[in-house]
Amino acid sequence: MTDAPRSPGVVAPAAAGVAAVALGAGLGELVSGIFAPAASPFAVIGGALIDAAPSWAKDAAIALFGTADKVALLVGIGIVLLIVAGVAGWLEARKAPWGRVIVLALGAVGAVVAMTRAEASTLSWLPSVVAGVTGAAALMWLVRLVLRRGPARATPQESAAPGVAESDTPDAAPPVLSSARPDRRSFLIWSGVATGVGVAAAFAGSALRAGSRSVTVIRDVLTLPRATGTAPAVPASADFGIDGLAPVITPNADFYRIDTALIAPQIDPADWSLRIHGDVEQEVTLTWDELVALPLGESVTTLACVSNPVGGDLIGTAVWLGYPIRELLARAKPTADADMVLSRSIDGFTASTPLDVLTDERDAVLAIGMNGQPLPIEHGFPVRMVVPGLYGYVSATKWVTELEVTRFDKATAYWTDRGWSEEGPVKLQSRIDVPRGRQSVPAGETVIAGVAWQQHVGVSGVEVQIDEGAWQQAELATPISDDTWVQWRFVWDAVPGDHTVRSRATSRTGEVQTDVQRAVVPSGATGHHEITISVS
Ligand SMILES: Nc1nc2c(c(=O)[nH]1)N[C@H]1C(S)=C(S)[C@@H](COP(=O)(O)O)O[C@H]1N2
Ligand SMILES: [Mo]
Repeated sequence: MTDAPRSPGVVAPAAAGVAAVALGAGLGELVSGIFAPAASPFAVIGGALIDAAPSWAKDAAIALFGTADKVALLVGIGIVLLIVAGVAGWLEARKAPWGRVIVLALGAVGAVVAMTRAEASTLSWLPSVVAGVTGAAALMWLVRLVLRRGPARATPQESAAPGVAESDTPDAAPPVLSSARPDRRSFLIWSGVATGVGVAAAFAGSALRAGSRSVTVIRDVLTLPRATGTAPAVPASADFGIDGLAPVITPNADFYRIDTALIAPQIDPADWSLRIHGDVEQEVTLTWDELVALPLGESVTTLACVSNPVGGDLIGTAVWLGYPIRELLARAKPTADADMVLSRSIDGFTASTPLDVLTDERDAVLAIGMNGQPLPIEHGFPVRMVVPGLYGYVSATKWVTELEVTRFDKATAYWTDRGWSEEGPVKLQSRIDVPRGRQSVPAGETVIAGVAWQQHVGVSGVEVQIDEGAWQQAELATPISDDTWVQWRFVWDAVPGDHTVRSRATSRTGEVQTDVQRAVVPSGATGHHEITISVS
């Protein structure tokens, strides 16, 4: 056994693999930062996984992809990559060149995926190819050092230090300097250098992408045109100003964010245009300059996500500055048989919206402003859609660049392809914000308060039920319009003990919010929000 082909062990080759892949991945990020910001190897693989995931996993949560999910996804990709890197190192030491082949293949997969993404540009393949080639070269070099430093066959002099015997390949051995173990030292040094350079390059790459993101700067210095016409004022009585109750207008920084984009698309307004095409008599193209020259209006609309569970907070209200989509469609003149508009984002996301919803009198807008600011980049800068009455997945396309007039029986959209309902009208809902569930409150007068909504239908009342008691009318704040949520409050003379509190809304058409509990898939959750309070 001692004279059998020497085993390089597992740890050193695996470490060589990790160091080599760290170098390659880091250089890939750097190259992406310089040449192809949307084609970070991590981001393209992550983006492809996001698009692929929902069809395998029929889990509702997957539809969310909020910020936390994205971090989890990137960490997950990093861990898988480290494992593959270790395996590649081990393989390279045993069955060269198969370790290198794996690393090159990873790069090739990244390049192919990058070129097939909607955001692909001519150089999108470059970061992944650089990552693969430099990673493979580094792997070859580091594993050579591992093998040269010798096996776990100790010479008598070195028996106290197994695994560091002299090399038996004198032709390749570097000159012996002061140390008796030069190859081990150079392996450690070079793998440290590779890892360090890789990490530094990754940081430099993401700094290039983020820090000097010119679109951030462009947005910061942009001044929105003034709204023409009278903005629908938000009456002071629309907000009770209760601590812990969602404010009637949601600050941009607190507005929920849901999308499939790992890196929010960076669009310079000067490069933006909207193309209206498909079943139209007249194709229309609109540039940013043309859009801001139009008479823009303000509208207050509540946006909700179909993935919002009962009691959840994937909902918010903003004052949007925009231009009616109906006016643009009127220019394009949809043909008589068209019944749907497939809006498309620059990153390939699509939403299918009924044509009649976009052409009736409601405030369905191409929005450029959100609460007095240009749209935040994560909320669709420079232009998105906002449509009162429909969930976001069928209407609220961010970074929108295309409206294709078509038919529901001719085309499908991103989430409808993944099992979500074609129609996405918002369901009647109410939520209890204060007290927080499981909070303990002192006995006596207690304010229970929350919000209720059914956009474009409107809410006419909210009732509260304590334990199994009768439903009692809550007080509504002044609704801004039928397109927004409305605050409600109820003063309760709380008696000691544990109590269950439920709320239900009534719509302006007389519908009473159902207590039937339905999951968010395929068309939005139903049921009563219920909290438990202990009164002392
Ligand atoms: N380009 C793009 N637009 C999109 C999405 C997306 O994934 N990509 N998600 C939609 C969904 S599901 C919702 S609920 C809203 C959320 O908008 P917000 O992030 O501004 O709150 O955006 C919609 N527009
Ligand atoms: Mo959504």
